[in-house]
Amino acid sequence: MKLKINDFDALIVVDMQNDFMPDGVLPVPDADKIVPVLNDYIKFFKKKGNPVFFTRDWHPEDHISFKGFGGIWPPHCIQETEGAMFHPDLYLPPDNKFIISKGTSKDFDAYSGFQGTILNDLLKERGIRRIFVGGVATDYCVKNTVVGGLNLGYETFVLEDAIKGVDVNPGDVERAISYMMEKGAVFINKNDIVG
Ligand code: VGL
Ligand code: ZN
Repeated sequence: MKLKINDFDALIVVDMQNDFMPDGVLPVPDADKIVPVLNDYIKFFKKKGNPVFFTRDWHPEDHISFKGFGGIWPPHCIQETEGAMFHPDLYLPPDNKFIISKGTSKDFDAYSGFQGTILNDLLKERGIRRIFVGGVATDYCVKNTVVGGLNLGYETFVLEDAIKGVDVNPGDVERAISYMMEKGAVFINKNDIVG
């Protein structure tokens, strides 16, 4: 496939935070390996003048998704902590970057970057019609952000070479990929994108 990036395209980098890295509290295997790949995409979109959005899990310390507070996850991505910071090598463009925090209130969780955020408004405001999604975890926040985007009418591309999953139950990642495809997501990699 050959894809030309146009003015209506945006990049969405999902949850590349320390707590989701291999030595974090909620590790996604090999999540750190996609940092350089994502950096290439980020620099490419930036060079073309396209917007880049970074979602982050940004929970209060008594969040509903945490064990002990009704949820299934160990406490992770607590607001302002080291674990909630982006991977130190992730390239954050000094200008024209958008940080989208989700799961910010105690009683509400969000796996999708669109849930309870202004991401859709920011995209619409800029006339974005196609989104390109990478990051972690394939079987949670990437999947839900991708399907959220499709449901909102965005033509949605998944960066196959820039996603990693958890596979809590073996097969979760594979099922997530099939589900995204069924919903209409198109899987691409860096070689598919041309000037
Ligand atoms: C995520 C589990 C809990 C994710 C967030 O970013 O995929 N997974 N919170
Ligand atoms: Zn979370």
